[in-house]
Amino acid sequence: MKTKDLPEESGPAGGWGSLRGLARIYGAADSEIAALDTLRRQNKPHGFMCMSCAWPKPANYHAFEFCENGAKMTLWELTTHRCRPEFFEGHTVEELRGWKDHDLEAEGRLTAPMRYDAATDRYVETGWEEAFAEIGATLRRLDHESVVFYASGHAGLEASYLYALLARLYGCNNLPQSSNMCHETTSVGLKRVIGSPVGTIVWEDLEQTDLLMFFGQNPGTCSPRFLHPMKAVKDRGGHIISFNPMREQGLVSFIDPQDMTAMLTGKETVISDQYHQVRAGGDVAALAGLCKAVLEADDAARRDGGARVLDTAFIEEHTTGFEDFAAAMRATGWAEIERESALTEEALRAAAAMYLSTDKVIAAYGMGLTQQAGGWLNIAMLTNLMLLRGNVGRPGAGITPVRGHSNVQGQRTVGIAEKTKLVPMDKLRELFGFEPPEKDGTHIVDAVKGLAEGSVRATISLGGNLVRAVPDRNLMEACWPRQELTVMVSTKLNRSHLFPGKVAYILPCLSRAEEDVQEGGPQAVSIEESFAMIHGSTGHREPASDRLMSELAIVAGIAKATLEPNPKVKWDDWTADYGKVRDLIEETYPDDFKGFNERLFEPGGFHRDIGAHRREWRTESGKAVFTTPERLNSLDFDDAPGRYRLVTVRSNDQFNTTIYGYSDRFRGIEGTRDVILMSEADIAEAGLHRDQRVTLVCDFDDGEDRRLGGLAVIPYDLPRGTIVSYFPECNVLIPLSHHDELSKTPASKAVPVRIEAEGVAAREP
Ligand SMILES: Nc1nc2c(c(=O)[nH]1)N[C@H]1C(S)=C(S)[C@@H](COP(=O)(O)OP(=O)(O)OC[C@H]3O[C@@H](n4cnc5c(=O)[nH]c(N)nc54)[C@H](O)[C@@H]3O)O[C@H]1N2
Ligand SMILES: Nc1nc2c(c(=O)[nH]1)N[C@H]1C(S)=C(S)[C@@H](COP(=O)(O)OP(=O)(O)OC[C@H]3O[C@@H](n4cnc5c(=O)[nH]c(N)nc54)[C@H](O)[C@@H]3O)O[C@H]1N2
Ligand SMILES: [Mo]
Repeated sequence: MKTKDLPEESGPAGGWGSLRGLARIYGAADSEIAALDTLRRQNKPHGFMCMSCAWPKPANYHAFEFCENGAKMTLWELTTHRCRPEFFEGHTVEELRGWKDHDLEAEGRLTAPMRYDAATDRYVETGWEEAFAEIGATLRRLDHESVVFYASGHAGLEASYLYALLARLYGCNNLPQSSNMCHETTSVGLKRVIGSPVGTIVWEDLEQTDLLMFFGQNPGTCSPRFLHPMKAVKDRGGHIISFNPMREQGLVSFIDPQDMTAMLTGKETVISDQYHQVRAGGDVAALAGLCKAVLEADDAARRDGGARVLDTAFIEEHTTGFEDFAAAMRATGWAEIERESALTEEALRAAAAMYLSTDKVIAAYGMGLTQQAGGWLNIAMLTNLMLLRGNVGRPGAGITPVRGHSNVQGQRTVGIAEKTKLVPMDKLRELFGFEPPEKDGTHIVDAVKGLAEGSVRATISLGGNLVRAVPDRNLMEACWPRQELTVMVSTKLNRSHLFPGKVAYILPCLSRAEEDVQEGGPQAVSIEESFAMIHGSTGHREPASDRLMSELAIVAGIAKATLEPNPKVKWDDWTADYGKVRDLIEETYPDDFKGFNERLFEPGGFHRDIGAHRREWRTESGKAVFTTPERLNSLDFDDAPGRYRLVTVRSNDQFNTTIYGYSDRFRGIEGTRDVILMSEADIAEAGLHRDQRVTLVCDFDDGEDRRLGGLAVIPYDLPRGTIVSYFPECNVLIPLSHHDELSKTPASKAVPVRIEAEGVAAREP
């Protein structure tokens, strides 16, 4: 498949570039004209909820409540291309392993269940009942602790609830999820300090806030609908401050593509009032600088008899650990802060001054904070800053982790969790009359270790592309096929399918935009977004093939073929009517899902019970916790000559391992992903030059040789020592053991690497 090229340009986020980006995908995927009608229904009550990111869906929606990237995802899924059984007849799996990620998915939607045939090294069409029967028989003979039930954050609450139930009825809690590679740091870190594993704000807070602070999140690409409320903050005189090693266009300026005047006049909104290019891994120090400046301002106020700067009443009533923390910050020197953050005292004082001049502050963060070896400390430090002035749990203020997959947060809410303490096992026991497994299950990092050691013998994947998404890809590719069974529930062909286990199935499912008709009639599903609001979602499109099944029906099919009959477990009834599953969810989680079916289509969704939103701290002490840092960075290695901190990021033309194309227009990179971005000064010091080919070599001292070659050097505005390249290509460089200390989230930002020149200069692109 060829991509129809349209001219691209870098420029403000949004604007004509975003429309061009859409037109390109529309052409490339040959989406049907009717797909445009589907876009109109995106993210609106009784429409369907975007399959891309988890950014909240407002009650007062726009005429087009979708963004460039949400629309890309819809168009990409609603392609007219089909990856039919005949396609597999023409290609061996070995041959397909030589294809690029983009080309695999561009074959289009999978249409029939496929079974791997080792003799011909091809996937061959099979029937659903045969597939379920063999999967069930294989699962029954395996040790139940040796099976992993992975979920990527796509599937709705109903299918996810049943998937978790399937694993537990089967006999394990091996339910790792994509958030293990993503916001697990939030689930663990935020829970530890404010007692809530998710963000604390809702739309109304965003509408009232005076200051938005961004740490390591890229709204222009990863949550573009955020640009609208960001612009609104600016329009009403509020401010935005960004901390990010890269100057990301969405944090610099924006033209609303839905605002005709702005589009025609090119009038941009300047987004960030201050932009601080902290070095990778330097946020602990930057935040220490901010906190120190705030404390100094308070000390000065006390000395001079002025109004207090700290929210002392809040600190007194709601927090613990303040005195130790304040003492540590006072004792930390500016020289050390400047060195670790690569920001000046002056710049940090300017940011602190803006923080102090505003009453209501919201802190937003993403992978720049979570995917670090000390990711939990990043989050604890950000919380410290917010606690100093009571900026949590009051109107217009709070902390908002910007989540990834559309229902990644919701899947955790309804039981996809490897830790038993996160699941109401008593309820499950009572509802389904069985003894839930007591042992904690595997996290994704442990699952990969288990694969390497041979203790993991089978993996079921509800969505996702695990082989491509995890660190240490060479290890993963070597051990994944040794499994007895691999089952992938997917919409598109991806690299994980190309490493089949001894028994291997690809089970094609409906996409959320498609009509899901079961015995009880057309069904709706539901999702939870970043503000913990629950929304119903109804697909209207005709399915890509009449042989697709819904994710829920596939889960039920596997379950029925695997488990002993249990009169309380009614897979057929639940498949016929998803409303019955919502009733079960409500019975299991009554505080969160009261009146679930009645409230399914409430405009703007209904809110789950988040304690920290109203200053109820579900921590051990019952208070919000000030954390005293023991170090000023979030690294697990020291600087050394020739060692760089590699940040792996997403382009504007991808959704995780789904590569729509080769245009990262905000960063001005076109036609390739094989690049490393580096500051001019670093390029000169390393004796390199623009477009030179280099190899990145992991510089983590564990005896393994990890390298990625053929990358062209591109000069870019970055702090010294921080270099950038793309995920998932770089996963081959990341050691599995390089992860957050508490949550084990792989540290995909700040990977220690060396650069080896390949000598031969590349051609001009
Ligand atoms: N278009 C698109 N949208 C997506 C996705 C996608 O792939 N494509 N993925 C979805 C998913 S699953 C997720 S989790 C989210 C991810 O959304 P984001 O959290 O925005 O993820 P990234 O783009 O990986 O990285 C975010 C930013 O962190 C910065 N950064 C790197 N290191 C540091 C650091 O040490 N400190 C600071 N302060 N910043 C740093 C990078 O420069 C980058 O701008 O997006 C979701 N939405
Ligand atoms: N180096 C590095 N590694 C990273 C990251 C990074 O920033 N740097 N980010 C990490 C993060 S934040 C995440 S979330 C993970 C992502 O890891 P995953 O969630 O495992 O990967 P995705 O690329 O989102 O999965 C894409 C596949 O999902 C399937 N799919 C799409 N829609 C549906 C659907 O509706 N239902 C079903 N059943 N399947 C569907 C398609 O077949 C598609 O090929 O990667 C992580 N890995
Ligand atoms: Mo993610």
